[in-house]
Amino acid sequence: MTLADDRLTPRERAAHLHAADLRALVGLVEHDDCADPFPVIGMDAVVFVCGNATQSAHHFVRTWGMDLVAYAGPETGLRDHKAFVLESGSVRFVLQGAVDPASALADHHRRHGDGVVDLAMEVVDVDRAVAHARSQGATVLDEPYEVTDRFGTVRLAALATYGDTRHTLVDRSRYAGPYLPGFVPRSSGFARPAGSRVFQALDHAVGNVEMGRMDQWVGFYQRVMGFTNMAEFVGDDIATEYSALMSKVVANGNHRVKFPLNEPAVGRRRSQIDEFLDFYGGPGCQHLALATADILAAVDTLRASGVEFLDTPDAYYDDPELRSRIGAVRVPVDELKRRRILVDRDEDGYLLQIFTKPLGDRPTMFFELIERHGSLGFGKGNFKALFESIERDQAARGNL
Ligand code: TYF
Ligand code: FE
Repeated sequence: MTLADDRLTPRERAAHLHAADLRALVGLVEHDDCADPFPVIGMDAVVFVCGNATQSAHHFVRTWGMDLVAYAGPETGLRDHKAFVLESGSVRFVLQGAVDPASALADHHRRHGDGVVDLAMEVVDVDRAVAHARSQGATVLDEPYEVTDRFGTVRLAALATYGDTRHTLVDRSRYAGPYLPGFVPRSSGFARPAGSRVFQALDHAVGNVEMGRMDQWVGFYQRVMGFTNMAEFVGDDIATEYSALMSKVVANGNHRVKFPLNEPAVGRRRSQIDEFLDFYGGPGCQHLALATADILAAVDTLRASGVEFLDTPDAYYDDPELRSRIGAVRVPVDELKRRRILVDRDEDGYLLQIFTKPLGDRPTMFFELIERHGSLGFGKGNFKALFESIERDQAARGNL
């Protein structure tokens, strides 16, 4: 099966991504929208609430190689908060920060700290999606509405998901502006050096939910959005042995949108998911996996500007079982070892991945970098090493 170039989304074309690259980057599959009750084009934006969006925008531009493309705030008529729109490949981040201390946004930040408030999706038909969602019991936070400016019209609605997280649904087929009506084009004035792009696409966005709720949320995405389960999961067996969490993955038809869902499990020690729930103040987005075409260069660039990654013991790389299981990858294993990059192989191919430490002050959200070579998995073979590494970090914070 091939994914023809004409099946790329406008955003992917604008980012000069090719179908073959994207297939490899995020593991896209061919999918016929016709029978889909809730056709999703792809992710529209990941919206963050930040304690200081002005400075976070600098960080994402200077460190994560993103481009500032649009802005809204007091200078453009938005009274209570600022919003910076950043792009990297087909990924769009929107950073919101409260200006008005009495705003809902300031409250949200007081409760949750920095984090993801909205996993917005681009859909073919907002009204049909909302009608289907409602018929399946979803909470509609915003009924379909339209906003217009000189660039055209966007139709929007919003559904509730876990915790205070939402899914805005966006139809931007009649819009040519940089983001949404009300935003003005803006660039950072920072000349990003050629070749300094760190990531090209969003691979998956993970949600942490309360103990015993994972299957309910899996059911939510199946019923409301027509998502299906992907094979990879962490069940009871692994949970009690070392992970202290259970996990299942749902995806939309073409696999552009993949949402793993974790819940804490009773283990020997306090689950990393409990630590997240306590410090975030409830369920929320735990990590974003950013797809990169060159994880070695990305890690070198990020480390050079101070991003901290989870450590992996030498024993991981020196294990003869790992060496024989992964076979030949595109670089010598010592190159991975030097950078603490993890590697996993399954029947479809292999993947390289690495995890940052929590990005903000609270031990909540972090990023993963992932470079896929055929594997459609999530690094199951790394779960033991990864969870032990997360637990070492958790212990250093006094939260184990
Ligand atoms: O998204 C995943 O499934 C992998 C593994 O707390 C993972 O990145 C799962 C749970 C977790 C950290 C990483
Ligand atoms: Fe992940």
